[in-house]
Amino acid sequence: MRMRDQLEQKVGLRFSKGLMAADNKEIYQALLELTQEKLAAAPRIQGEKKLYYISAEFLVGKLLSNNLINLGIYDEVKEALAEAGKDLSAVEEVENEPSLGNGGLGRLAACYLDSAATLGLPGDGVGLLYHFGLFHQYFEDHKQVERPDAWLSPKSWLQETGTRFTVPFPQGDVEGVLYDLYVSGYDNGVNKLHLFDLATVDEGLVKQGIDFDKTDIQHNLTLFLYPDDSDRPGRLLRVYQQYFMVSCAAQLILKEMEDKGWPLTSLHEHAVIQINDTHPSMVIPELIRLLTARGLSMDEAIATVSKTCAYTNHTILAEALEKWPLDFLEEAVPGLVPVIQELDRRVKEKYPDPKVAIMDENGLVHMAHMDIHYGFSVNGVASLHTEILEKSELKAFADIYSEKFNNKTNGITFRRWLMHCNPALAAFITEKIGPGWKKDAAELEKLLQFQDDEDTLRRLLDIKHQNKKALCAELKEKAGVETDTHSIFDIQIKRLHEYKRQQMNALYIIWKYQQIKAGNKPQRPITLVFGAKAAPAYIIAKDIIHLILCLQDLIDHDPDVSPWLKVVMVENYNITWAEKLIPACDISEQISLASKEASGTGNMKFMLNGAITLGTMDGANVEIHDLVGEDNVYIFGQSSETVMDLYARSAYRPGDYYGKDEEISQLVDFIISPTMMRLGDPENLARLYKDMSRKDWFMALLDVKDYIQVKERAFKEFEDRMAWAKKMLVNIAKAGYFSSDRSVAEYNRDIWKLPSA
Ligand code: 26Q
Repeated sequence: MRMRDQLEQKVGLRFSKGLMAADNKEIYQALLELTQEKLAAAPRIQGEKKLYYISAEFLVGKLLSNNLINLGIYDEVKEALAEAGKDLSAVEEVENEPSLGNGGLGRLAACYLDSAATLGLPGDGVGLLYHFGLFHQYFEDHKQVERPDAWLSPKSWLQETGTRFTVPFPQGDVEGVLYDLYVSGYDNGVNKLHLFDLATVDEGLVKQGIDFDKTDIQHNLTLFLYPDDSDRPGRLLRVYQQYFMVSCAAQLILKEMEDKGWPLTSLHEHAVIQINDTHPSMVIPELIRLLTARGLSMDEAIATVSKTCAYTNHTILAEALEKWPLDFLEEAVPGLVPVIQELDRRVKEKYPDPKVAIMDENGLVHMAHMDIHYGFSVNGVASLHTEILEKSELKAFADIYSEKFNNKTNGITFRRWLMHCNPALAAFITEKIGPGWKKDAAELEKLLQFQDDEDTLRRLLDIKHQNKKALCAELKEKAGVETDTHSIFDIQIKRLHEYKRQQMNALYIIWKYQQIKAGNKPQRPITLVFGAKAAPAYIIAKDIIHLILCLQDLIDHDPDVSPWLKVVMVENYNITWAEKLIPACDISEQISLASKEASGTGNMKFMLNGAITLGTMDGANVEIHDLVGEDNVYIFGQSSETVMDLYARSAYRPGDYYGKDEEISQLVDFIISPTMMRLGDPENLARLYKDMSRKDWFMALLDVKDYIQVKERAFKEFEDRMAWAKKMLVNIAKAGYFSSDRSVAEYNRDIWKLPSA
């Protein structure tokens, strides 16, 4: 049946009207049903061995267009709707974005599921069904305010399965209820994302803002995603949540083994578990507990679990490595404590070095240490990151288990981050080199043959300009702000964290503002865009948001400056915003303090869409630099070696810059200038000023001058439009390496070893 007829039929059945008379909501409902039916009919990817990717976060984004693309019917649907006078992007607006992740780690999990299905690898995700996901961010009085984000709607992509598991807690047993999402592969079958909900969850617990009774675990376990991004101490509730997740996951895995009639001692032959950071680490003792309860000896259980579990590390920030006090575990998960103690005893017997103990002398249980001893693989997420783990952070472990350590540089799915978000560029690439790149991203390199072709370069510039127009219209409609389509778009979008140094970008704004006030106008207007949520309890991060919003206001109301400089911070930055911002970007801000950003994945999305990176030699920026070469990236700042050495010797003092270097002092002092203090909240501004001038833990003052200088050079070189377009082309052509299809294929080759269909 033609797509138009299929749609007419669905709309007719559901709403007793024709497609032309239906509104976007009704069309969305019809498309949702139609797509679900096609997903249900698609082959389920299967095999003798299966991957379970367990993660506390899956930041999947809206699913409609993603599924349409992967099913190969996006264009058909778009055309059928157009025939009826309807617009698919307007229909896409109806869908709520599930915000089941904080940032990079959750988005990575979503990209990997997409690629596993695309490569035909049997692999399911396992996580939690948070009712409110990450908070919704609003701005009031130039400050972030958090409200719950009720994203669930009665008719959604989720399917009830009827599967339930009992999870024991000291307060009594609770029930986990399984919901499934289809994960479609591009031009391939489907896997599933298994999300567990708490049967007795009670949304009524949520009272003021995002506050709720943290102790009522029988009703709160799946209410919220923890809004931390690695900077706060864990809380007891997080332990309960994690245990609920991994106990359900472990029971699901064992059930699937038993359903197939496979003996439990062969777990490692039929299952491989990827532990996404330490949040699911308790799956190790939980599996051992369940296997021994089912009759395996402790030795057998430990042996098979150790051959099943693999751990990915996403951070070297010490404060983000989870360590739980033993009494937390005794209170929340007493059933695991004897297992963890036994695992620790065995480690101590074999390796007396206290650095590698699971339980330290202060009674803290180091989750990562347990993963490394009792998993068969440990991987970092970019080559610099893995090197730092091996040579420094986890050196004691790498010395014992060198064979377990490996690097898997992150990747992104090109289905969402090019084909969907930038259809004009995707079509142009196909016009130039054929469609092969969609299945084999390395083929993008074929674009290099056009690097001196003026026609190609002009088309690239034109596509970028069209995307800017679309973004400006969106910013007008959604944020009520006017932006200039002919300005340079310089964008920093990522979680707000001091190590990511949005505050250094703010110092640039101050510098530029002062320059323009002094009569030094740029050659062309500049638009600086930010998007960032701060963890609600992360005070300095919220102060940085306050600073940026005050600067935005200041500049908007200054007629000397506003024609030349525009600052926009979008409210509630999420995947949907990213999909609109990235295709329009000229300069991608990746300015973390070297050694601190494990990889970054936004950097890859920008590059793929023809933005040029302005960044430090950190995370995957290093690999971007090596791929595109010196001429096609703007690098600044001190190296990771220098930074690590400064930390090791406690030798960094912001006072060596602030107070000694007039140019730097002028920037920092502006934060508490009378103008700013009138505009903003003096408490927030003064606190931030104090922090930046006296602590500056992430060394913004160390790199700020180099940053300003290199950023100015980028703006200047932007004016040679042909030279710039060539940089864009090289970046797009070299981005193939960052396809998550490549990452996932490497995971499979080195770690999972799944038979591919
Ligand atoms: C830990 C303890 C208690 C509460 C919360 C947390 C917590 C929550 C979220 C710790 C970490 C996260 C998220 C981390 C994250 O997103 N890391 C990013 O992972 C990306 C994918 O590998 C990398 O590209 C980024 O560099 C890394 O910052």
